[in-house]
Amino acid sequence: MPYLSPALNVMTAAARKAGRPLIRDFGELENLQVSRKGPADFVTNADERTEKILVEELKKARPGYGFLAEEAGEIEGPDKTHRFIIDPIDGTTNFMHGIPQFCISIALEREGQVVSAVVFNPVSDEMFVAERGHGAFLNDKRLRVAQRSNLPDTLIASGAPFMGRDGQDLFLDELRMVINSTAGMRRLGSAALDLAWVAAGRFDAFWERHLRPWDIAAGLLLVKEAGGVVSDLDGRERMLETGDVLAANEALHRPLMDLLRKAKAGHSAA
Ligand code: 2AM
Ligand code: CA
Repeated sequence: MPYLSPALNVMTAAARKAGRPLIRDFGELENLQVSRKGPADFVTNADERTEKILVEELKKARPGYGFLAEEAGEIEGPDKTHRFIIDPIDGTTNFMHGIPQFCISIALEREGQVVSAVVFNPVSDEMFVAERGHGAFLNDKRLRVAQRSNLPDTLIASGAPFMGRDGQDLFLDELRMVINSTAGMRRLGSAALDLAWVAAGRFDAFWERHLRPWDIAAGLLLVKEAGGVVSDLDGRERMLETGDVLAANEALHRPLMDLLRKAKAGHSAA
């Protein structure tokens, strides 16, 4: 059984409560796909409502804590040592297209360090949890990162810089390098779930640049507690500041970082 600290209990309960209406919305989206207006407003409403439920539930249980949430931004609380970091729907584009690869992500930070993490996919009913020092779990199952160490056998996940963002050429150079050195890559569209899937050993590794703290705060702890290694792309641990992430098992982390560096060096030289 997972180790559920009191805080983690509160976080999973909030995620389940906010997840129920989200499942109903997801069902409705099938009809909206074919309407002329499209689902954009509907998705915005679902996003805002989900965040509101999460903040309400977490506030009820931990009135003093602060928040950093995707929609509301920074909400200060009297307790300066605790902060919830929330993404109400990570994988919004998937949600909008009726693809069941999205999640609610909640991390709890204590004195600047993430200590509890929840990543919940309400459609598949997969609840990923981790508590610092107590391991990572998927529902009732203890998680371990994959143990593959031979790069050509590995399946690697990433995210592409979307429209209007810098870095697309660099990403394509990195991608070329990775697909020529591994068994394949996937781009599933939710960074929080990508990290949870690394923790679960489904992906051998994940890298992406320019993410926001709420995309990755919970997922990074999941990977660490499943025995994986996380860093930014310079090998430092400033992921929440830089938004750059590389997550893998211990054997693969270094070779993958070298590979991505090689792509970047080639890119800069070009
Ligand atoms: P989101 O679904 O909460 O927006 C995928 O590469 C990651 O980038 C996701 O975690 C996604 O989070 C984030 N992202 C932020 N803005 C995006 C956008 N306009 N298009 C696609 N992904 C976006
Ligand atoms: Ca997100």
